[in-house]
Amino acid sequence: MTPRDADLFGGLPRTESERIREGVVLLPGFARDPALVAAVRAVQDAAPPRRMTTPGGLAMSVAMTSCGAVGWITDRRGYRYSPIDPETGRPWPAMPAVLRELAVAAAARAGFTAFDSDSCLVNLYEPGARLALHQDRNERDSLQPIVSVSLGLPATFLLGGDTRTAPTRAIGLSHGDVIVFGGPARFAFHGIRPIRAGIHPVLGACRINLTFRRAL
Ligand code: MD6
Ligand code: FE
Repeated sequence: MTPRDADLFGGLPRTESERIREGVVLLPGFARDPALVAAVRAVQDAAPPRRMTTPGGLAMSVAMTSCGAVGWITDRRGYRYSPIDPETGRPWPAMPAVLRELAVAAAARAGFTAFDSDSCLVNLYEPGARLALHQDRNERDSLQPIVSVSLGLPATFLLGGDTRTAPTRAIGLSHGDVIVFGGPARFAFHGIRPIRAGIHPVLGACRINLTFRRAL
């Protein structure tokens, strides 16, 4: 057995799952394979993370990039998916198989057995960076969930309701944790509190979040 095989059970990492609410499942430590970090680094080398501009003209504090058939972008013209990275003028890097397979396995563990991903948004947070409450609604098929992987420094995920002003619940996320977000929660408002300063043994002074989507 290789070290990676030792962590696997029937092809899936041997971890618990916690149902946070209808449509939201937390899989603590599901994404601890070091091969994931190496794959993310390769994506970032091919398409460097950059702070994009919101339609309102503000620079986001989170630096973003993507891999897969399309990538999520924002600029003065709005939020959308694009097959071309506007920064490089080239297609986004292909989604590494180890990332895609992890996302499919996590979705299946949460009950979404038909999920496959054609786009992974890579969010890079330095201490102080945050993500304001938002809904993810640029994907074509709202029956498909989003699979969210946290790496590096810990974060507090705020899970709200279907309106911006609904009360939020705080969920702590650490390196390797996965959230599957779908069903009746698919359009719930959510965000990330400012990341606290620290040094993570694998990633250093940053947090990386991967959100796998079926965009097209
Ligand atoms: C983050 N996550 O964890 C940002 N979106 O850094 C998201 O915005 C998100 O975790 C949709 C579904 C799950 C998520
Ligand atoms: Fe989101």
